[in-house]
Amino acid sequence: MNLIDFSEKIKDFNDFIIIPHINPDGDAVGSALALCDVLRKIGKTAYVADISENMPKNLGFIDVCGYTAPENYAPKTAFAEDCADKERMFDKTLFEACGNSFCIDHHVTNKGFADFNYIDADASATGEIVFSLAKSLDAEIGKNCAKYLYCAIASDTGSFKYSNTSEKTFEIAGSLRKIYGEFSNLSHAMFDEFTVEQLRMKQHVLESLKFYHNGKISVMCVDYEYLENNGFTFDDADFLTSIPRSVKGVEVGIFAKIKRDEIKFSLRSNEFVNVSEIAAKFGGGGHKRAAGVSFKIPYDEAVEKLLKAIENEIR
Ligand SMILES: [Mn+2]
Repeated sequence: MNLIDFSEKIKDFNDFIIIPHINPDGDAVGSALALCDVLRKIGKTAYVADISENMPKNLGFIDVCGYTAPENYAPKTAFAEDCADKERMFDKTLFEACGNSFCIDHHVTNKGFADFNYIDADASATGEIVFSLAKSLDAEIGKNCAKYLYCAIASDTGSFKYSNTSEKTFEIAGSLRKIYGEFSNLSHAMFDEFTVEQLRMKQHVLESLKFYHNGKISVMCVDYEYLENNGFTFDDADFLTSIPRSVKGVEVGIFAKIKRDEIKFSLRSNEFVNVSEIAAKFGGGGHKRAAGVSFKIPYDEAVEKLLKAIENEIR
C-alpha cells in the first residue's frame, strides 16, 4: 500500500489505540506519541497503550500521561507501529480485540500483519515514516510532536551516526529543528548522561572484556546476580552493548548477559561480518551489523561456539 492510499484509509476509521513493540525503545515510544498527535490533529480520538511502566531509562523527560488510554476507553482501531510481527507486540490481546487494524513500520522482515500496512524498510526509523504520514495527512507538526519524532529518529540512528542515516533523515531532522529549536538538551539526556550507578556498572563490566583472534573479536559479559544485587534489571545493562565493538581493531564485539540457565548474546560488527547469519546458525536473528542469540548451555561452551562461527568469517 502506498502512503497516499494508506493516509486516505486512516480517514475512514476512528477510536485508535497505538501499540508499539515489546520493551519499547526510543523509536517505538517517540513514534507512538507523535502518531497519536498526528491522528488527533486530523480530528481523531487516539490513545497509546499504557507503556508508562516500560519507558526507556534515557527518555525520563517524556511524559506519556496525556497519551495513555483511560481505563474505560473502548478502541475500535488498533495501530501497530515499529513492530515487525504480531508476536513482538507490546499488547497482542489489545491489538486483536480491535475490529480494524493498521500497521506502520520500517523493519524489512515485516510481512504486513494488519488490515492496512505501510512498511518502508528504507526509513531509518518509524519516526521518519510518521513524519511523512503527517505531511500526507496535512497534519501540522507541533513542538511536542517534533520532539517525539526527534527522539524516535535519533534513537534508531544512534544520534545520526549509523549507516541507516540517509539524506532524507537529515532533511526531516532539519524540518524538526525548525519547529522545535535546538536539540542539545534532549541529545544530552538521551546519549551522554548517566547515573553514578550506571558508571559503576560499566566499570565492573569492563573488567570482563577479553579479546580473541588477534584482537578482532572481543567479548564482555555481565551476570544477572550482579545486576539484581545492585538494583538493576536485565535490560538496564543494554547501554553497554556496543562497547566490545568500539575497541580499535575489533570487527565483532560480543556482549553476554548471563541469567542462571540462559545466556543472551548481543553481536555487533563493524565492517564485513554479517552477524545476523552467525546468530541464525544458533536460532537467533537480527540485522547485518547488530544481532542477538540465546543459549542454554554453560557460558564457556556458548562463547566457544560463537567464536568458532565468527572466526570462519574473519580471515
Ligand atoms: Mn525502529
